Amino acid sequence: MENRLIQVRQKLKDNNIDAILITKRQNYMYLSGFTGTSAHLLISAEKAYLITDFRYIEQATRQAPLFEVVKYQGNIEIEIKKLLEELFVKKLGFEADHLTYDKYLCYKEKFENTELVPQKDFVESLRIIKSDDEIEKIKKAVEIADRAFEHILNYIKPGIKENEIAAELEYFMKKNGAQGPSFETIVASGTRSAMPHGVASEKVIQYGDIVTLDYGAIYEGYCSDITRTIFVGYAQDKLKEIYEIVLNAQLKALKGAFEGKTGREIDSIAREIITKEGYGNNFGHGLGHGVGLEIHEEPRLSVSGEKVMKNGMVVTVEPGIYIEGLGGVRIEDMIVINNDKPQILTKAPKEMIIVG
Ligand SMILES: [Mn+2]
Repeated sequence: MENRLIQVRQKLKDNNIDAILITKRQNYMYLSGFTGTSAHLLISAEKAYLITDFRYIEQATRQAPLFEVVKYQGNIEIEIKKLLEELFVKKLGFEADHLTYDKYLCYKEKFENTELVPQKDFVESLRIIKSDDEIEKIKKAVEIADRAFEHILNYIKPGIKENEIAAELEYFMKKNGAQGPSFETIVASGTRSAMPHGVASEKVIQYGDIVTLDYGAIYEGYCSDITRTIFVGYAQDKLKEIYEIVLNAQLKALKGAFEGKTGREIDSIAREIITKEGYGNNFGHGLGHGVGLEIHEEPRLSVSGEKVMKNGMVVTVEPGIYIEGLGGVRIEDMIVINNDKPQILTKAPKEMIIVG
């Protein structure tokens, strides 16, 4: 945490601002350790304040020892303004992609002696490389999701609803240490699996269905993300064929994911394989994304992924093929970028599985 504050203060200098106001939850969690749902951080070269209300004073004092906890009552702007004046802040950075327009206007009016300077990716640029401690937490989140997959294989059979499968996955993960699911659980069966983000519905699993499961756990604030596609009863030939193509593309992309490559270069490994097999138009999303305190964060592995991979980045590799009226296949692992081979965090099996 101390190191993170040092980095923030360096960025204050680099960006020519006197202080930064942090309002996005994942960012104040990352910088302060405070996990509650309401806080503002005000960080200058000398001072670090965490401003919150009555409900969180005890928790904030305990979780954020590097910050002076300031309580506000009524309007938080009054408290922030007081601190800005004490610190002689002339230029205040704010998170442009988080502060609402309404709040911006309010600040502009109330902080009349301070210039508001929009900042982009101020904390996100620090979060993009994970520390060993963060990777340990992510590993736990991945492990919980892996175990949930093993568990759910015995649960899926004809007659069960997608919603029941989603509930069972989430229940299992919570019972095994997760704070909750990292996003709305996707269970897409039969022709619904052609929808890449088909969240669980009331549809009942049929004999012969293909089922895509895409879900994850949160552990100590950190997310995991896994996708597996399985078959119930038997596998249709066409779906079997696309399963093998997706798996091959995924394995090759994993091999090519290492430090120095851009997100686009890794994406193109899988995209070329899928395109060569004639399914290029059926792979309409990016290959992967960063994962951390947020389920989707930088860097992106996609046709527009300019960022260069660095050691300690955590990303997903998740090619898919979707055919309307038939079904879809996606296989997703999480990895840590290394010099050569990535460290593959997801351990759930990837060979074709037929249940029920
Ligand atoms: Mn994903």
